[in-house]
Amino acid sequence: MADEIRWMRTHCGRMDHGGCSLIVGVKDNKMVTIKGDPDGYLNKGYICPKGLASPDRLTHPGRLRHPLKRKGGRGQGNWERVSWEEAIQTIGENLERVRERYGAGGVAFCQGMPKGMEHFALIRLANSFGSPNVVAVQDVCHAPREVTGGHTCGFYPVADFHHKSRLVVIWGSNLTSTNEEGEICSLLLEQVKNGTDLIVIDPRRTELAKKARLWLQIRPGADNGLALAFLNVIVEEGLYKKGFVENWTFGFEELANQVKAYTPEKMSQVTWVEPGLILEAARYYALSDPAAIQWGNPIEQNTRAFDTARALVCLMAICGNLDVPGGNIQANEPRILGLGKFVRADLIPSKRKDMIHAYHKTIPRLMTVPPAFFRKAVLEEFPYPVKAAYFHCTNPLLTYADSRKTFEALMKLDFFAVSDIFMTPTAALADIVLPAATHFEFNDIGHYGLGHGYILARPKVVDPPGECWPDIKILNELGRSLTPKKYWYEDYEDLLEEVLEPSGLSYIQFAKKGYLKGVDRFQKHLSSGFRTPTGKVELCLSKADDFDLPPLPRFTGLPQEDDPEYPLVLTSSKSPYYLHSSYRWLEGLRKHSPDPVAEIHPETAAEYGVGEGERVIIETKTGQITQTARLTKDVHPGVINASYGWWFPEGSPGSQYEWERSNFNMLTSIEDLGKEFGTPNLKGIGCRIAGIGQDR
Ligand SMILES: Nc1nc2c(c(=O)[nH]1)N[C@H]1C(S)=C(S)[C@@H](COP(=O)(O)OP(=O)(O)OC[C@H]3O[C@@H](n4cnc5c(=O)[nH]c(N)nc54)[C@H](O)[C@@H]3O)O[C@H]1N2
Ligand SMILES: Nc1nc2c(c(=O)[nH]1)N[C@H]1C(S)=C(S)[C@@H](COP(=O)(O)OP(=O)(O)OC[C@H]3O[C@@H](n4cnc5c(=O)[nH]c(N)nc54)[C@H](O)[C@@H]3O)O[C@H]1N2
Ligand code: SF4
Ligand SMILES: [Mo]
Repeated sequence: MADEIRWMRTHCGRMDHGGCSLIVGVKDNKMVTIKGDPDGYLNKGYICPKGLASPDRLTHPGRLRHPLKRKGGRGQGNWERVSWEEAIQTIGENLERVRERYGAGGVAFCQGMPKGMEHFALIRLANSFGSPNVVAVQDVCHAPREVTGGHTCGFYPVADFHHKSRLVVIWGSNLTSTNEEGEICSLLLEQVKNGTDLIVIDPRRTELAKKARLWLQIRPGADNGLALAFLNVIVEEGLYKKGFVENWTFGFEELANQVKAYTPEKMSQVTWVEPGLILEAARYYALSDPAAIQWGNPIEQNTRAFDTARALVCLMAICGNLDVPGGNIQANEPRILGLGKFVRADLIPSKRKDMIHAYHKTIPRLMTVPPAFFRKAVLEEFPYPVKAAYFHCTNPLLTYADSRKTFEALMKLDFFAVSDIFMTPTAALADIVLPAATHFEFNDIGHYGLGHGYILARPKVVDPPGECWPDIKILNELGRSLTPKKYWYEDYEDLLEEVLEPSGLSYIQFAKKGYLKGVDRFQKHLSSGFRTPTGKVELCLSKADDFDLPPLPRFTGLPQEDDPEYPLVLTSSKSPYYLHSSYRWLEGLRKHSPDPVAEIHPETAAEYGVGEGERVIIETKTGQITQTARLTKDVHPGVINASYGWWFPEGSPGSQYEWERSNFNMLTSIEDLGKEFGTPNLKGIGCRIAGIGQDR
């Protein structure tokens, strides 16, 4: 009966980092209806297919419901059910054993894409345990943009979709599918409807490319070269904002000299974009006031991440688009507890010196261990051995570059535990598997610590099934058993109250409000300068020598030079129906996207004798996988756009669900890494079509 339905408002989390406000109908502890909230701050009524699939995600029969302990050999797929008490005790004993023998740094705490407060509670656990090693995927996700922004202009410049832009440059970002971190596409589409122009830089003709004034069909991996060519045009033609450059930048002359060499003609050869089109796009960006650059993963998913991000922040700066409404802004946080305090950074003062990547001389302020260096520590014991790990919210066998290396590292660990909501290829190799409660099943705070200037309430809507626990509760209990109890609470929800305390709100009051936002303030440099050593935007880095960084953005060649053996360029883009490697097990999503698909231009397909729907074998220097060919003129003839994150939940845990067959990261390598962030090449890799595979 309709009157039995209880209506609640919460924010979406876990399915990407969007944050749509949702209205949910609940009956008998089940979500029976879900829809976008027309008053949503970010989404204005929008909800995507993943959001709509949320109820089935919670009630799926395959969900983990009880803690499990491995029986028999690692990865054989045999488990016994254990109590929470035994699970926590087993993890505690093993981590303690490693800490005694190898030091706390011998234990790594590993996080995937941050999903909510669990990310920060995990850092707090690592800090209070004494380990400097929090491993995260940030090397290929946000850290290059964020940390480079910090060094160049003192903040992470995010596109401001809450104020009108004259132009938005969508630079390697697929917002209609990915609704990237706070940049829910509905806000952008509203602007486009009201006359905002788009320039799209993408090797594929995306939905947004179809709406764009200009589409630059770039060679994957060549963004570094294109960004420098934009700078060349704008500097040579004097199109930059002279007042801002004079008063608020450091090293303009040096930058101007540096970019002289990167002419559109020259960069056209590496980027595959016509010189005339580069000129037109660069001029249009410089002359549009204000203009935002919405930058995405391709900026940072290759070894040139630092130089690319540097060039783009310089571009925003000299065109006067930093921290202006409708440009790329420094968002102001609401009055809540700062990150450093919440994670108890004070407990581990020597972290910067001791963390694994410090020995690889990465960029200052990168605080999480790049996965490539984590595996080196496990496999080669450099700079010191890592013997145990705790993983949550991550499936590294699919998501770290070079899956074979990940497999070897997982097999070599003395002990590891995984918390997940579903059995995955990674969890199938663990010693202990913990059943996590997930979004809608506990009170959480969204967008904390992400630099977008607001936090979102995600109040609990239903009880979790079986014995599932929220990750923050698991971490609170692990903290209480492994570290001094005073750093934790009787009731894990007090962790949320601690974050909100400075706002004067309790969690319940916050949930009623829905979100908390910092006040809009722009051009803060006018009163306090930029937070850099010179107080200005550092086009040339004043501390480059101290930090062992190149002072100016450079082009040092493509991330991978052309190789006639591998004449096609491989890249990937995220599916609108899945989150990385997650949710292939949901029928409602799988029906939209049943197989891993590789997009190939019809001419290229004809050349290799590949037909629509055939299983094509894609090969790189590192490995081979099979995906289903989809012929489309939306990709460049020289490019294959393959699917990423595929495994087969319908398969068997004893073979880890065929994690090798179609997994994009079987094709990626960690031999070449960007120095600053330890980033591997995930986009722009030489490949070839090695034949047609067998039907399954
Ligand atoms: N080749 C290639 N590799 C990439 C990328 C790429 O574009 N190409 N993208 C990179 C990027 S941007 C990122 S962020 C990473 C993502 O890397 P991961 O975060 O490792 O990716 P997911 O596949 O989303 O893994 C998340 C896991 O968390 C589980 N999960 C969901 N909700 C919960 C919860 O509430 N609690 C717990 N404990 N578990 C939960 C899911 O079931 C899933 O198994 O991958 C990176 N890797
Ligand atoms: N549905 C869904 N949404 C997600 C996620 C998901 O897995 N699924 N993941 C979330 C996460 S953790 C992140 S970090 C964001 C990432 O969101 P995005 O940054 O949008 O990530 P991608 O889809 O990897 O890449 C964006 C676009 O770059 C294009 N591209 C590929 N190679 C290149 C290149 O070399 N240069 C340029 N300029 N373009 C290139 C692709 O064709 C694609 O259209 O999305 C978040 N949202
Ligand atoms: S776009 Fe993201 S936040 Fe919005 S409903 Fe979809 S998954 Fe949830
Ligand atoms: Mo990401």
